[in-house]
Amino acid sequence: MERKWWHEKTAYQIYPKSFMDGNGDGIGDLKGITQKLDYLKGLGIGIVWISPIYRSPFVDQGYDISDYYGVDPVFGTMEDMDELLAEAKKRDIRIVMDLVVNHCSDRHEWFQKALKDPFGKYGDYFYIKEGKNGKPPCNWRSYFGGSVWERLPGYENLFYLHMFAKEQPDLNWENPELRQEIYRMIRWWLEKGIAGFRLDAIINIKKDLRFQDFPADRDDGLCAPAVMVRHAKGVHDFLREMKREAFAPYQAFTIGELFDFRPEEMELYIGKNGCFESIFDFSPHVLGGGEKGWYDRKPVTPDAFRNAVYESKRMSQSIGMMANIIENHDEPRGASRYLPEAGRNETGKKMLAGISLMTIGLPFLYQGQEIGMTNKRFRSIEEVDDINTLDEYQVTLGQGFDEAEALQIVAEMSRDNARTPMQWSSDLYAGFSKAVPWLRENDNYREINVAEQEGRADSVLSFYKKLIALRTDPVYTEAVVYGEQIPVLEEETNFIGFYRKGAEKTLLVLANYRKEKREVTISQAIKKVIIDNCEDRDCREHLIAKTGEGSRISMEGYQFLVVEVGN
Ligand code: TEU
Ligand code: CA
Repeated sequence: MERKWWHEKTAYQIYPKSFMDGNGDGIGDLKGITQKLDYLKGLGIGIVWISPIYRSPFVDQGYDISDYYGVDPVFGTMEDMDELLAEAKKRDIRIVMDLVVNHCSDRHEWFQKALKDPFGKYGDYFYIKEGKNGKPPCNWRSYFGGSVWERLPGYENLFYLHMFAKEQPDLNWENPELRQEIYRMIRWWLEKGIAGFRLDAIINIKKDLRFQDFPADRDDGLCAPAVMVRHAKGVHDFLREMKREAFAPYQAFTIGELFDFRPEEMELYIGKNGCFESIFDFSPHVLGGGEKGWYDRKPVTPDAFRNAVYESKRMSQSIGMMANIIENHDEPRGASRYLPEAGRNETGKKMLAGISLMTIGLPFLYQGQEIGMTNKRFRSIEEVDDINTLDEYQVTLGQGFDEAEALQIVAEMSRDNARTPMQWSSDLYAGFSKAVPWLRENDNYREINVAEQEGRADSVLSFYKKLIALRTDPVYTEAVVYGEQIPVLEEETNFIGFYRKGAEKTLLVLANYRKEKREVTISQAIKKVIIDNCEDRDCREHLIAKTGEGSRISMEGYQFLVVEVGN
């Protein structure tokens, strides 16, 4: 693997509406982010991805962009953006923006012009198709429910395509002029000094141009959008062109958000001449399915989690570096999702942190993960903001669940779980704002917050700092960043173990993913304990015994260890 400047970094995602409110209106903003750069620096962060801050009607919280060149007034001004870039630069933090170009907002001037003249220049910036006798052209379902086709106002038999909400019309990437508009916009931002982009729903930019029905997979007669994605051929041509025309001249950092791609395409995506620098590793996040909707999800076991991580690293590590995440703005909180009840405490949260940061890959934290924020308690469906959750609630009700059951089901997966205000302190509104936040804060902010954890050596936050620092520790960086990942003790259940074999040092990573203790035996002698989440008062000292050439290790429930072993 060719070495890149970003390999040793740790990245952090900011959801701008919920990170820090700088002007006291209850909504997070750019000034708020700038205020917290020192905090991020102190955590050890080198790359920050900010979810969309462009002008938007916020139907999908900024993922519906009405002007790619403007900052939305709720976030501040372009001057605030420039200030943020300058201040980040002083601290050696690179800023990555969100690139949402599968679709724009229906309020974007392109779409407004297309509405006026569907057969003119801008009509061809979108997918506007004739229906079948007043019915949509085909039976694809949108990600947020219902048909991907919406009737064009004023026309009986014309429809436009939207893979997400109807206020997010898909852009027609087959149109070379449209593509040039996008590349120009990308270059404009890179020119400003951003380091690169996270590429939203990027595999969706290629459609199956036959626009034909697929077998229905639910009672609504529609088929999952993923089916269309699997049938669409040729996305790489667009991606290569975009790289050549927009990213390569600036050596931009690019990280793709892609689901439903073929494993044999890994090389094409993140190999030496790949379309992107990196992609997110969603392998644990897609576990549990939910083919029919969230109500139909299966719980994710620790072993399934482990096997997914092993498999994606086996597939990718000799090709390129994926990015490891536990959560993001579309997912529930990792501590609530991946930890069994008994492990939902600081020890368990540190174990998850350890797994994510010691697995080969670029660690990508989501705001609040570093203090172990958890899912929120939903009081009623009225307080849900997220469009996706509202759709799934209807789907669940449609299956005969009552309102209380439906609320409980969607609460587990709701994207709002991750979107509550960042918990800075035990002050009113979690120290996030002086005004009532746009989305109610999590009830537990008095127990879980940055201020409390910053002052405590055994906090989740302190543990993250330790793990992050290890990536740039000259003694261990080679093993932690580049060391080959080799699974060990695979016959154990509820357990994760692997070596990270660097050129000179070998680390052994062990996670006892259950509440009961366990003893494991390895064939090497242990030279040194580097990370241990049970040093604190809650857990008893682990035991390491020499056995001939090897070692026997007794582990507490949810104990996580990184030790150096002989080569
Ligand atoms: O998410 C897109 C998205 O990829 C998911 O809907 C995904 O396709 C699905 O979970 C696959 O199982 C991005 C943003 O992260 C999200 O916040 C936006 O709502 C969406 O794109 C539309 O822009
Ligand atoms: Ca604000």
